[in-house]
Amino acid sequence: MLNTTPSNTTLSTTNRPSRRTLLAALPLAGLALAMPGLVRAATGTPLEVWKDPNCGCCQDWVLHMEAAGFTVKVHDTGNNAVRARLGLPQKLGSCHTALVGGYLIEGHVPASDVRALLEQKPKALGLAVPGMPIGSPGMDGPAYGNRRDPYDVLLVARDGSTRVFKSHNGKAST
Ligand SMILES: [Cu+2]
Repeated sequence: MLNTTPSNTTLSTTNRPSRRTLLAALPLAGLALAMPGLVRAATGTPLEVWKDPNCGCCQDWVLHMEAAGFTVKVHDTGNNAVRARLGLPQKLGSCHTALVGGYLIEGHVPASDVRALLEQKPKALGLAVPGMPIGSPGMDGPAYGNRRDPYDVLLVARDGSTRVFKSHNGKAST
């Protein structure tokens, strides 16, 4: 982790410190580069989510993801703008949009499917559960009479085309 190459520095030529100063600073720079990785490993997989501040089922999905070991950063700014910016077709839209490991996650996608995505690393924009199916994480439990409707998690390609990533049949808890 400490083998930083001097040629890789971004120091300007006009303000270059002496070679000795530079060499003395290198181990510290290496340590600083290593630190974020260590912090990340200790606190879980970082995930950012954009949602409306008054969205209760969004918040319940955040709790579902945190329980599954994700460290969630919430932006209470709504998700329409970020969804459009990231290029997800509006017809695939739901109540919240997240980013994790370079992938977009739209709607009430189960944490287990996000984990599978991060392990399989397919070439894709990300995963989406369009709408808000009852029985999906954050749309489940006694508040919904424990109803579980079947729904599909879609793998969305960068061109907006989709295929089923995982079907949840609404019976067993998968
Ligand atoms: Cu929702």
